[in-house]
Amino acid sequence: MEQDDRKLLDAVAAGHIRSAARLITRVERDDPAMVAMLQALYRMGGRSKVVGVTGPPGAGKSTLISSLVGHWRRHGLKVAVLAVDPSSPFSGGAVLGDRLRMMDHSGDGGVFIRSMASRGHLGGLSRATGDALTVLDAMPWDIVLIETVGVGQNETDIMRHAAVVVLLQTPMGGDDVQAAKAGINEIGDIFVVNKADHKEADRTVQMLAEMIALGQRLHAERIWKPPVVKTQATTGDGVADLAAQIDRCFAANANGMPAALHRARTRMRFRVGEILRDMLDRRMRAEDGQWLEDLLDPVLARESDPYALAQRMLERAGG
Ligand SMILES: Nc1nc2c(ncn2[C@@H]2O[C@H](COP(=O)(O)OP(=O)(O)O)[C@@H](O)[C@H]2O)c(=O)[nH]1
Ligand SMILES: [Mg+2]
Repeated sequence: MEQDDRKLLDAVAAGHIRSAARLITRVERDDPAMVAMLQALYRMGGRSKVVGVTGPPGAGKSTLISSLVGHWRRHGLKVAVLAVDPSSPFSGGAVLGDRLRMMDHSGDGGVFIRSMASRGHLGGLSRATGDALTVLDAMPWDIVLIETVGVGQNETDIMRHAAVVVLLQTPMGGDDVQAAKAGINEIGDIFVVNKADHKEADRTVQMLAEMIALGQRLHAERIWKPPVVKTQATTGDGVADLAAQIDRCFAANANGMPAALHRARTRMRFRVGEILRDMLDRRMRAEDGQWLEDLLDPVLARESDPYALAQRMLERAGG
């Protein structure tokens, strides 16, 4: 590791925001020298509470996050926010940044906000998000929030980096709730019905609660029962309640529940897989690129096959 990089690590550990921003930019650029840095950063980290906030576009995630940040700042906590919006590479974070500036949190050094851009390769976005979290987690943040749009596999992958996942819904009619039921119980630790000022809000809360109760009956092994919180992000109503539920969820995890350890192991297994796929991908693009090129024609001529080639590639990577 270069001397300058060592200095950067020390600065990040001390909470220097601009150094962290520089490292995250290098993560986004796929700088190979970051691997050694990330190894050191990972070993330094582990104190921040990582909270994921997900939900459909327009549900109010950015508004709610800025309200939550305000709540935590008033309690003296330091908060970092990572906005990951593959659908609009820069706007998600920009909107959030504007909101926070409006609320006057951005100047106080206790808040850091950063948007992650996909730069075209969606597969790597979750890995890059994990790396950015590794940087932030090595700093003295009490809470690190990730905002991402909750549609599609890639976004679900991003939520796997969070220890506690908040799933945002907006008030909806009966049919929409039926449609939303499929699958969402798997990723939410806390359900939020935002835009409580809309008329269907109570009905939506009720239906989500029923859906969760059903899920609990079907899965007796689940100890944590996801609460449903009603918020109005624009006014801050319900935000203190949401913050309390987030605390409760971390406290439950910290009590050494086997389920929490199981989830931490699942997250780490996923992370290792993500890094491994990325390493192989890089090799294919870089040092093994020409080697692979030369072996494609025999496969096309059916003298070999893609499985044999993949196997050889794996053996080569191992050597
Ligand atoms: N009426 C109402 N509007 C809200 C509420 N929360 C957010 N909004 C509005 O919903 C729109 C989308 O909010 P935004 O936070 O950008 O959503 P995101 O795409 O999920 O991040 C904005 O115009 C917000 O002002 C709420 O509680 N009530
Ligand atoms: Mg947003």
